[in-house]
Amino acid sequence: MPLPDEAIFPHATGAASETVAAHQEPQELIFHAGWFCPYVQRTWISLEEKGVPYQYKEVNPYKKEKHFLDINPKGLVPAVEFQGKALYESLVLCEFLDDAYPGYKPSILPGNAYTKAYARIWVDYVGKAFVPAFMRLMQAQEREKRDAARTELYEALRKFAAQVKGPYFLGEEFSLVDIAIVPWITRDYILAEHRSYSRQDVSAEWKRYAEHVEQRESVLKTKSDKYVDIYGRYLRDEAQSEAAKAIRAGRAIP
Ligand SMILES: N[C@@H](CCC(=O)N[C@@H](CS)C(=O)NCC(=O)O)C(=O)O
Repeated sequence: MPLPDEAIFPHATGAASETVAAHQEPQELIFHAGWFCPYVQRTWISLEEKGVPYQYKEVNPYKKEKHFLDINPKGLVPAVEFQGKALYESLVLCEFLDDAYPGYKPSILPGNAYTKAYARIWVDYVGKAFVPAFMRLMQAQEREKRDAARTELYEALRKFAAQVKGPYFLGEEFSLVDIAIVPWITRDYILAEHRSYSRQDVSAEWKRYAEHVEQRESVLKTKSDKYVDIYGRYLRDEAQSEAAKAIRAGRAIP
């Protein structure tokens, strides 16, 4: 029986739909994407930042079609085919774009070895501390669980915000740290509407950072306006995605 998650709205809307339309021509890099996915948006932002030529292909990752499983055996978007070979994992793909297209600027990681390693520490933090806390709050059903998840999320964000040099995480340059976190900033209105989350309640630094980074052109160009339809299943804790199941079971997100 098909999973109910399969019944997602089939394509990007808003500014993102124009970006999709502008990237239909065949290219050596094929971007297998789901318009709704925050991990996809990380890689998409990196493609747009660098101006790398790519062909956008919409995939419904919940259908687990053979062609897509051959590209990513994990069955998750994003994935790319580059010169006929496959790669996946959003952050790996972002770094790959820097390595494979060194002539396309800006680089999304700093050139200085120390700053690059420092950036990777905070990218790792986003994946391990922030994203799971965001999802736990989204999926929490009982009041005590929501309160605990909100506290956990606020603490994770305060720690991050305290390190923001401004206006971006590392200072003047937009980087992979901003790319790693911003897709969830563009979706945090869902938590504001349904889980009593408020940027201001996290901290003034967090609010300032979030309001700045969400206005970056590459972020706006990859943003759809229908996310809330997707997240209904998460808010009711009915979603059967690998990430939703992992959060429910207390496991790390794949
Ligand atoms: N760690 C992966 C996570 C990707 C991921 O979870 N993508 C979701 C969509 S947002 C997906 O493809 N889900 C399909 C499923 O869970 O079956 C990455 O960073 O690329």
